[in-house]
Amino acid sequence: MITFDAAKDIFKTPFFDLIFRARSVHVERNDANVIQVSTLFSIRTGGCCEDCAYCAQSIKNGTKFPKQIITNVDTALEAAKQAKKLGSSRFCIGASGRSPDPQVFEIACQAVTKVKELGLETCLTMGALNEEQVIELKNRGLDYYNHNVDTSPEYYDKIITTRTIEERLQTIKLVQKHKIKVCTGGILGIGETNDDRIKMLTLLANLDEQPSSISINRLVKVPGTRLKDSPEIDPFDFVRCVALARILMPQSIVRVSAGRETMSDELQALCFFAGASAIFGGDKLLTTANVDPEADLRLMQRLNLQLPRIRR
Ligand code: SAM
Ligand code: DTB
Ligand code: SF4
Repeated sequence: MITFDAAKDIFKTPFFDLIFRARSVHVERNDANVIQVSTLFSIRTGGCCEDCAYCAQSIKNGTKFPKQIITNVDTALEAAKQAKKLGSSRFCIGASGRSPDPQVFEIACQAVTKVKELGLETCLTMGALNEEQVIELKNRGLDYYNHNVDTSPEYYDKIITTRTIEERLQTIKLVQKHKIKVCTGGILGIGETNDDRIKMLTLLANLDEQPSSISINRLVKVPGTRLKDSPEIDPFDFVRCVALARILMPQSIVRVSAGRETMSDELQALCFFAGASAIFGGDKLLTTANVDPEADLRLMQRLNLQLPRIRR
């Protein structure tokens, strides 16, 4: 159990000492020059009744993103084949909404079966699940479920009022109970303080079982949302969060998720040095643009970083 004070002491150490410590943990525990790539694909986009202040897909934000459902599972399969060609080893299917309705749940289940046949790992992110749904996904062979806590418990209701962080933790615990790997994390740059960031990472590190995968998003400022003019997070504080995640959760995958499109190569390189071990590839996230895959490839080459071996 790590206390907030102990985590804050780590966070506050001089920057170079902090990233050196994180690097040492990373080199000792992981293959530190390997970057895993996942690709996102949205099967239900927009039309969400939750009020997450950052999100392009909420009907409560001024984004007017039309609701769209992909009903043909082969569309997802084609995207997964393309993702594999570009070096992704995991395909992550997202659905907007508080929780999946039966139609979306069925499409997601079919997609998991087909994508696994390509030899890719599978991940789903579609909001809160009940135990029956978790058991069904386990039976389908789902590898990961992504469900973010997004920020600290103290700051949560400044960002989302239609659900609580406790409900999010319940789904995470259900997923872990049935031995599906958890991917969880949050967003930085939504007006939270460094203390909130440290609290969020401490909460994740103190879960009964540490998450297999940590997702660190930098806010993508979506026009129309209340957070569209949020001040940028200090890039060094972003790196500090990556380093703290690596130190507190030595063996978890730490992904620099949304927000890379507006990061310099140098900032991304610092994140990789400080223990980030994964990114999202492909030119699109869920609704917003991602980095050009060719630019990612070039950066990986310039830094001599490698992709993990894909299971065939
Ligand atoms: N509807 C499901 C849910 O809320 O869990 C799954 C999809 S939701 C888009 C997944 C996560 O993406 C959110 O929890 C949030 O952390 C991240 N996200 C959404 N919009 C973002 C944005 N504009 N910038 C950065 N991250 C964002
Ligand atoms: C996560 O933590 N980040 C991804 C994934 N999990 C689902 C989503 C990022 C979304 C970025 C905004 C958009 O494209 O709408
Ligand atoms: Fe809906 Fe998920 Fe976006 Fe929140 S983050 S508005 S639940 S799609």
